[in-house]
Amino acid sequence: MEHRQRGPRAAGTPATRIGTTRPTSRRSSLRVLASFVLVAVTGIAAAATQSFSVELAGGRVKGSDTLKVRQGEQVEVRFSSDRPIVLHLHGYNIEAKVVPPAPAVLAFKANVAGRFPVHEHREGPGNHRATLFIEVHP
Ligand SMILES: [Cu+2]
Repeated sequence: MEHRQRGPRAAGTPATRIGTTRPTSRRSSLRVLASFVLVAVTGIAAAATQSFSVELAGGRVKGSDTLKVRQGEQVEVRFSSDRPIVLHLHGYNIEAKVVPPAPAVLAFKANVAGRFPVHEHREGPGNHRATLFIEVHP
């Protein structure tokens, strides 16, 4: 059995622990750990998300009213609003309820191509008026 002291580990070791025997398998378990980390990082890269932030004032969008994504992408739209609002993504049939000051997130996988309105659900006038369009391009 060989007992070689390697530089970095020996340098930080307190004098009282110099005689301590260490398990010889330590190096190989580090290598196994490293390959697990690599798999985890690759997994995160594959699940990349298209993220948008949309600000609403009086139920209307500030800035562009059309978001464009590619079919198959994971989409995340973060809505903030100056008043409580219920938003409905037509076609995908998903709802987001914004209760200020907290934003609400509309998250979905863009499996279906097309131009889909996001409209407001409310009592009385303004119900179902489109606030935003999400275009899913093939
Ligand atoms: Cu609706």
